[in-house]
Amino acid sequence: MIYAMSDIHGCIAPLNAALETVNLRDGRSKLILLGDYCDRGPDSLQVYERIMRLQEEYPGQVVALRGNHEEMLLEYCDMVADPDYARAWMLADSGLATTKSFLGAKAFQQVVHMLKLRRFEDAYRFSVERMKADHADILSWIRGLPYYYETPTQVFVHAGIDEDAGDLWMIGTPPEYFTAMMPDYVGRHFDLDVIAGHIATETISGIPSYRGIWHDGASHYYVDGNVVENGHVLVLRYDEATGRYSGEGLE
Ligand SMILES: [Mn+2]
Repeated sequence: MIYAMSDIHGCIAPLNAALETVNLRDGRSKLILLGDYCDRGPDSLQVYERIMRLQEEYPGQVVALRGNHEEMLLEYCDMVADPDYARAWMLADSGLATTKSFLGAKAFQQVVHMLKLRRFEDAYRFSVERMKADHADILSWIRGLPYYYETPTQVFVHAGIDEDAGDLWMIGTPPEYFTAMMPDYVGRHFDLDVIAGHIATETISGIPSYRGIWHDGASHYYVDGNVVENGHVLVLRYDEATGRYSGEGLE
């Protein structure tokens, strides 16, 4: 069995609930996580730690891909010498949820204090320094995350691939497309099934009340269930023996 889920966004309880439905004990099944583990929800640090632990527990069975929120987190850590990033950093991390989770209560109080004094650049530098000092292992793990995972019939990716490049999608897709491209190929056939997150299924389906995994009737499966709003992480299952997909929203 291959399981896939995406866009955990700092929501540890829904992640744990979703993991209850995943069985990796046969030593062969795989869990593919499609990225965007941080931001928005309160527990980004715990989500990263949980996934890293799972990889240790089930070596070779848990694949974690990178999303645009991982790209942003690394970018903000790398751009700390650039004062222009101080504002961008605060705006991107809404409510500073990720910073709060990585720093812990005491250091975060210092950040809040600096922000109240409008010392934006100091707050930015301090936060990144703390993250680098206390969580270098997580940052270096994020830095190593791949953009996609392939099987003979599928590609798992955070946002999408350049399907116009055909067989050469792997080199034809610019890195930023893997994590942030718009869903341009909905309803179109591609030689591989494309399993992606990044955009909530209530958006991509065009049905505001939609809550399940969404299949476009062609080659695309979308699994981002908008956990921050709905409190729930969707789990797609693919049975390699039958070639069938199942999960909420699919019959
Ligand atoms: Mn995303």
